[in-house]
Amino acid sequence: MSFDDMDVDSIWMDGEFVDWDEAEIHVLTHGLHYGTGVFEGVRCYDTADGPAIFRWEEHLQRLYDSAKPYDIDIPFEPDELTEATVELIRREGLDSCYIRPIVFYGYDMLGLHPGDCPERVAIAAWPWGAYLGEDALENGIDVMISSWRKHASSQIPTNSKTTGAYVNSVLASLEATDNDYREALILNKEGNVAEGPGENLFLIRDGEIYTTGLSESILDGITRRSVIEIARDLGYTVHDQATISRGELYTADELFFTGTAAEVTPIRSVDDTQIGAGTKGPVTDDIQSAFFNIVENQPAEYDDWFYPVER
Ligand code: PPE
Repeated sequence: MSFDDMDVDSIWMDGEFVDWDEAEIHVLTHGLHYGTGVFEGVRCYDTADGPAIFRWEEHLQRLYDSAKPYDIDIPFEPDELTEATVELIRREGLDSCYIRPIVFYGYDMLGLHPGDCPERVAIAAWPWGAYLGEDALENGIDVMISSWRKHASSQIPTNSKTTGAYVNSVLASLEATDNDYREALILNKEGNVAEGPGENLFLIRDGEIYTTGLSESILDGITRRSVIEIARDLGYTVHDQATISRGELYTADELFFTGTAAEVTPIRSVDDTQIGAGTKGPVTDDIQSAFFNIVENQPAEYDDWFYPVER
């Protein structure tokens, strides 16, 4: 996906809409040098009831929470960011799209303490299809265990979606791609499963579902939370604070990734070891179908997961 062939004209920046090409910052921006920023990734779906943002309140809450450890004081109220986002989607005529809010320390001085650097805020939106490809959603992906370990929350808070922290994900991604795998899976400092570079992990064994707990150095994924709820609604037993050892991966019946971008993506092999039948498993299929049914149809039971974008 390149921005080159994208038909979106504006970005909301610090309180106003600016031309896409003019949404620029100074090279001495604090956030650029030290990664002192926080961001979100959100999807707006073209549901049967019109465009609606999936779990907007939760994403917004996580943005404000992410900012806390860095003393980033977001200079807009949640309502203002909501209004800006809805207006952006409307004025660009988008129906389904990916939304990227970001807040970072801007330009004033360098030096690690952010001092008087102003908090800058931007929200962009653009069409973004299947993150790992349509084929990935149907047939699953091949992943490798990264040789890079996930930082512990005592090093960089992993429940904060911090821009700088993503170098860990970038390293793992580069390594996986260089070795011809579609995606990486990253272990935590203890050597147990943490998560993918941009996804949470779910494991299925004997009909029950396991996902790594919040103290395993993961992002508290909103798709993860949604899938836990969907699975329970479907009648599955879900262990949502699991510790998953590396060894358990290879003998799992099924594995899948969740994420805003990745949605529900089956994993068909780990380190060239086939998982289950080497394709999308039945439990994964059940949950994936329920997930897509919800985001496509916005059924009444899940109505409060959507923020409507009135035309
Ligand atoms: N872990 C990490 C490290 C992560 O970045 C994401 C989202 C998740 C788990 C899943 O969280 P959630 O989206 O709330 O279910 N990754 C975002 C960034 C992807 C990117 O390439 O950029 C996303 O999916 O939007």
